[in-house]
Amino acid sequence: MLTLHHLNHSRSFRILWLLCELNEQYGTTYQLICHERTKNHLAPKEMADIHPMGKAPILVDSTRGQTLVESGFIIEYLLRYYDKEGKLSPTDDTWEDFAFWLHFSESTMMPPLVMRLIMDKVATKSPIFVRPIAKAIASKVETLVICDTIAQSFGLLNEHLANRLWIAGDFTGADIQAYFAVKALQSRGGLDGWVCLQQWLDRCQSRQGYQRAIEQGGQIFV
Ligand SMILES: N[C@@H](CCC(=O)N[C@@H](CS)C(=O)NCC(=O)O)C(=O)O
Repeated sequence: MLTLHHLNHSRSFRILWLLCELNEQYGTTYQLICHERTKNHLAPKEMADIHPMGKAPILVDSTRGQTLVESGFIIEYLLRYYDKEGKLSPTDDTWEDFAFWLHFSESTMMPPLVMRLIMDKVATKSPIFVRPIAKAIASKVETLVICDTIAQSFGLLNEHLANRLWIAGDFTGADIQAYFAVKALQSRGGLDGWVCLQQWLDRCQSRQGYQRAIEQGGQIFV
């Protein structure tokens, strides 16, 4: 039995989407437990009772006695043990693209987005008498670090998708992993000029598995 602990507006959408795709392909069943973010936008304490990291996603596989965290790892795990006919997995020829984008999405594309979120919070929520200084620091970090990293990394994926429909051959878990980062940037109005990314997002969103994941887990970003 697979149980996904899902947190609203979070990376656990990736795993829900993959479970929906596996369900379509093989009838794989799963239980979905939805947790709500606290008023500080954090995961609720009960998630730390399931895994010490206390963050989403958490997948419990009771058949294999595993409690898993880290979305890229969970995607690889589900493909290895549950994608029996390799319908959502890379082939030997596309494995490099698959592995590269699976890792790159979380280790290079996500960090500047998270940093931007934190800097925005620092600038708007710091005590009023230091707020102008906080805003100036946030703006410096934005121009010195965040903007360039976003332009380089998302630009690279845009270029990669210029002559392909999906990231690694046919649709795979790498598309699911990267989708979250690209959607996060788009939800803040940042995809201007990246036509291939926009078209790929549309292709992802037209999949039935994606639509069922949205029905079950709610919109990814508000
Ligand atoms: N690299 C981890 C990141 C896990 C993570 O930070 N999850 C966020 C959701 S997007 C979370 O649970 N945040 C709530 C918190 O930190 O309390 C992954 O890809 O699974």
